[in-house]
Amino acid sequence: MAQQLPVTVPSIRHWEPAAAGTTGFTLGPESRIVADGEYRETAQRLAEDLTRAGKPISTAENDDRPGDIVLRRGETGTPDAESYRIVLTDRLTITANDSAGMTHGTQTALQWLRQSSTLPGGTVEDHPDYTERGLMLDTGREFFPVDWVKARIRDAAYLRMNLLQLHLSDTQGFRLASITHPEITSPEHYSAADLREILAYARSYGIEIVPEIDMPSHMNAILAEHQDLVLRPARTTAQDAAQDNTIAGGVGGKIDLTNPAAYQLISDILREFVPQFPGRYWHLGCDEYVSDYTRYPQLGDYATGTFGPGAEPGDVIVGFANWAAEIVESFGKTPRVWNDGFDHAGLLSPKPELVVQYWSSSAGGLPWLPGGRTPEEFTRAGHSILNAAFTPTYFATGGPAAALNAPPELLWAWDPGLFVNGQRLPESDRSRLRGSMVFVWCDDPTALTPEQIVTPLRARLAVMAQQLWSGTGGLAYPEFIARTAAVAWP
Ligand code: TNX
Repeated sequence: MAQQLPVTVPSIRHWEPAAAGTTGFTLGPESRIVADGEYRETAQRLAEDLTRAGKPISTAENDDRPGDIVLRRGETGTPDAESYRIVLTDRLTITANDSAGMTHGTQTALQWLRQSSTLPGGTVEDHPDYTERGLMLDTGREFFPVDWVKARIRDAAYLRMNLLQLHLSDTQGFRLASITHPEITSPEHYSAADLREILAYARSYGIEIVPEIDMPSHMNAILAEHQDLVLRPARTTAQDAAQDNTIAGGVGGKIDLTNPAAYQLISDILREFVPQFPGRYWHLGCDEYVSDYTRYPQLGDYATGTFGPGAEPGDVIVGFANWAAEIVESFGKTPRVWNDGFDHAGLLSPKPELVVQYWSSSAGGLPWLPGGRTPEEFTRAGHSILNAAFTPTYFATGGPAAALNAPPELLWAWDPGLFVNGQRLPESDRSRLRGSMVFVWCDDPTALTPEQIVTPLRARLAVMAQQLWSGTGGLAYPEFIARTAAVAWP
């Protein structure tokens, strides 16, 4: 019987076996990875990955021979930069027209070769459905060591994902080393050298970092040494106190956007850190600022004073987002935001260039309820959107939200077009949907150690990767589990 191609996660899109009787590929002790300049780093990573998997291999720059893995620029059958083609003959030849596609091709080969050193002859052509497939880590609340982050970069790359959002600031910590404001940096943080290491490693695996410094809420760590900039409520009844969202940093986590010094501090932070990241994006946060504006009448006064009569208190955060977006754009980056900051606007509209990560449909209530702007309202206004549906994409490692974590089975039953409120985009706007991520939130940073997070995270990442690459295709979840077991984890 003809040899079967080993499984991969996510599954490959197209496989054309060679004519019966054709010999396939065998990885042997003499095999090398042959790549020239452009793909040399990708080849190096594959060599490390195979070596880690117990199949040590060296790299070479030219003169490929039977048994070699060959990486070269070339046709893939589609113009998608993430596409790749693998031809299995006496060589394993991966072609791509971009390093993104080449990385995916090498990771597919890695998954096969970890299962079998012999592969049948044939051709694979592959590319993803969605352009954004990723993982977010809340390292603001729970600090994740550099080696752990690098292992998660490998996990994401292994699943042919391409984004890692680093939520770098929240209640418990500010994780970057600030030179302009050293007082905001937490004891546990990424030094400039750590950051360079993470960025270089991510880049070499085709993973783009989306940095996020959450503002103007969730800013406790930044505001600890800037108490004069904390937004103070005019009223705190016992009921208000009970409703204060401590996960969002409570009262102490909001910066006072009526104070010009707040904009100065934020401008300093953005101008210091935005240029340190090579990716295309910067995430401004903008979640969970104020939902009950009656407690903060100063925001209404500021709104009418700044934007004119008819402005709503909720315009303050919209004005903030547009202002901050211009700083980000001045560095050539595209700003991203969480959606809920825009639920109470009156006169102002968020700049359509803002990429919206849509996690909650309510305006301050439970995420599944209506009340806020719908996904369609954002896409109609020209935004592109990422589906960050609270269920099932959130994985809270602890705290009350952990009780709401969807099991991976539910993530399997979902699909990336389905938003948190049960809506989908109209056909005309579907191309504005970029994709999704698995979001790791550490509301209670003591609940799980980084090591304890790995297994439940990987289960969800595998499902998310399949959802976004080519869909579940009617496969039953237990069969998918068998596939993930077969590819295991390096
Ligand atoms: C909402 S999503 C948050 C996070 C929490 C998460 C889980 C978002 C932008 N804000 O701060 O960690 O829910 O409780």
